[in-house]
Formats: sequence, structure tokens, C-alpha cells
Amino acid sequence: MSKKLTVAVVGATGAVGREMLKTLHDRNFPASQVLAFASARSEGAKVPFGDKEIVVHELKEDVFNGVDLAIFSAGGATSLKFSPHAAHAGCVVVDNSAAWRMDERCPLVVPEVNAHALEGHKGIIANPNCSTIQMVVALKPIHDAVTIKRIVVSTYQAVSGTGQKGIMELEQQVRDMFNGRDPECKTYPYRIAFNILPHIDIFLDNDYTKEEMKMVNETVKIFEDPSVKVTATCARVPVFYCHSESVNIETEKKMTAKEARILLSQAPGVRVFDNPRELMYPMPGYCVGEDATFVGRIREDESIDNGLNMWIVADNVRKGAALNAVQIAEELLKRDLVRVTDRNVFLQ
Ligand code: 25A
Ligand code: L14
Repeated sequence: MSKKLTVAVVGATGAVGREMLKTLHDRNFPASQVLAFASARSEGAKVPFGDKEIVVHELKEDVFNGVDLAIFSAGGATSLKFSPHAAHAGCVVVDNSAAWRMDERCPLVVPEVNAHALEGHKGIIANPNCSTIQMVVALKPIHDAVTIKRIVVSTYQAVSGTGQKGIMELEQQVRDMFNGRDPECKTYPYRIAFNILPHIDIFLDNDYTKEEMKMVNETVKIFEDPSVKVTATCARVPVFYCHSESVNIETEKKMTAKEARILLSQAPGVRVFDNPRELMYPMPGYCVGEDATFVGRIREDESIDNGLNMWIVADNVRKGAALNAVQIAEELLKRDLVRVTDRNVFLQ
């Protein structure tokens, strides 16, 4: 990594944007300059970068001249509107929203799983959904070894998935309830404090939520294998950070729980945390701020011939968003791919 880059963080005042700045700084990303953009209401605000502060500017179409790399986490609409202008200016975009993930022109990348997909990118690279990322990090080594036929996953997702407004909603509702006030619901349709909502993102025509279908479609794209069948139920739980997942898989060939523990303990980005006798299992309250994807409760599914159950936890704002995006940027740099070959692919 010799060349130093000019890097922009778009959505820098948000929950993920702030973590992106922290991750870039903590990992010593080779940037000569780091710029912060957000909406007009944040113009002039300051965000921390190491022990310094960066002034936030309003995102406009022409801010990307001279920027090598932009990491976006400002929602789908902002990304759809602005990333083509970034690519047009020769700036490579790593986008955290759902806007580009299923676009055939855009690689959808988890570096531990499919870094090779970055080759031949056209200027916009998509960061997968947080729930998908932690699941594929844990399942890819098993898929490579014994071929996964079917995945049944239920998620228990933290409010930080919804950004700063999700965090503030849970905090405020807990306060309200302890003070005998009626909690106000602004971000979610129902109270999230002391409750569970089997509903993340919008409902689709098939009665699944968009979040559930993202897990289905993104997993197939990342594994480059349409033969993997996935079905998901996504729930919001009153937890601030870290998503948890109960995952059941059926495989072509048999893998014992012991073999799975050994395989996963050597897998990149995974930490096996699994010892029932010592009450050792991953929990969201204890994985905050960690880079790894934690896997525990690994056991054979005794209801079928070749099946495994496991419990997967990761920090959704780190591995699920900011860290994965920065790892993509590092991989781009390593492969000398921080350049846009056809600047107009996304501008119509
Ligand atoms: O796709 P949607 O439906 O549009 O949803 C987008 C939402 O999803 C979040 C993101 O949350 C956004 O609200 N998000 C996107 N991908 C995510 C992921 N993978 C994700 N969350 C988790 N995982 P957010 O609120 O944390 O960040 C929003 C950022 O985007 C900026 N933005 C919005 N519209 C924009 C835009 N930037 C440019 N152009 C636009 N049109 C937004 O900037 C923010 O940076 P902002 O100026 O509107 O800032 C919001 C204000 O909110 C307060 N605030 C935010 N975070 C914190 C905070 N205050 C204190 N601490 C914080 N950590 C500040 O007052 C800030 O100024
Ligand atoms: O990245 O938890 O597609 O509300 C959008 C919804 C992330 C989670 C994405 C949530 C998701 C988010």
C-alpha cells in the first residue's frame, strides 16, 4: 500500500458514518485526506477522526473531483442519486445501502468470502446487508466443505441497524416507561422497548419483509450459487448493538458439530465461542465493538441426516457495515483496483 488516497465518507454524521471514520483511523487506512459529507442540515458540524475533528460539508454532485474513494452510508435514495456522479468523477464508491446490491454491474462483497468479485468492478461496489454479512462469513467454509443445500435463519436485530434514530427511539422509550410516561413511537410502528417486532424494512407482495428477501438474494449472489435455498425471518429486538442469528443448515455431505467447530475456528473473520459446559456462547451484549463474527451453540440437527444448528453474533455497525466497507477498500487497494475504467456506466 504505497499510494495515499483522498477518501470521502458520505453520511458521516450517522451511526455507521461515524464508525467508518473511526475504523479508517484505527486501521491506519492510507489516506492523505479524509473528507466528511452529510445532508444540508449537518453543514458545518464536526465529526471526530482520531483525536482531531473534521468539518462536515453538504453532499453535492460536484464534490467528488479529486476524491479517489468514497464510502457511502446515507441511505438508498442518497446513494442512487450521488454515487453515479462519484463514479463519473473517477471516484470508486463502496456503498452501504441496499440501492446497488442486486445490480449486475456491482460486485457485492464480503472480503473473507468473495474478494475476487472486486476484479472488474465498474466504480460502484456494494456492501451487503448486515445480517447477510455475518451469516455468510460463518457459512462459506461449511459450504465449501460439504455444500449447503438449504439455510433457515431467524434474526434478532439491534436497533442501531436503523441508524441513530433507532438508537434514540429505544433509549427514549426505556426512559419513558421507567418514568410512567406513554412511550412515543416515531421510528418503528410499535414500541420496541421490552418488545420484539417481527418486521424489518418494508413488507413485500409475498408477505416477507424486504430485509428477509435481502438475506435470500444476497446470499445467493455472494456464494455465486443459486442452488443454495434460503428462508429467513427477521425480528427487531430491544438491543442497541449486535445482531444475533439462529441458523439451521442442511448439507449434501455430513459434517459433525466437532468438525464444524474445528473448521470454523480456522476460518477468516470467525471466532468460535462454544462450550456449553462452561456456559460459553456468543451474546450481543458482549460482542459490541468486536471485529469478529462469533459462532456458538454448534450442534447436529437430529431431525435430519445432514444438518447443523448454530448461533451467530456480530456487531452490525462494525462487521455488518463500517468494518466490512473499510475491508473492501483495503482489498481494492491491495489489488490496485482504486480506479474507475468507464466513468459513465452508471450515469444515464
Ligand atoms: O435507506 P433509507 O430509508 O433512506 O434509510 C437511511 C437510513 O439508514 C441508515 C442511516 O442512518 C439512514 O438514516 N443506514 C444506512 N445504511 C445503514 C447500515 N448499513 C444504516 N444504518 C445501519 N446500517 P443514520 O441516521 O445513522 O445516518 C444517516 C446519515 O446519512 C446522511 N444523509 C441523510 N440524507 C442525506 C445524507 N447525506 C447527504 N445527503 C442526503 N440527502 C445523514 O446526514 C447521516 O449522516 P444528516 O445531515 O441528515 O445527519 C443526521 C443528523 O443526525 C444526528 N446524528 C446522527 N448520528 C448521530 C447523531 N447525533 C449524535 N450522535 C450520532 N452518532 C446529527 O444531528 C446529524 O447531524
Ligand atoms: O442495509 O435494521 O439494507 O433497519 C436496512 C434496514 C440494514 C438494517 C440494509 C435496519 C438494512 C436496517
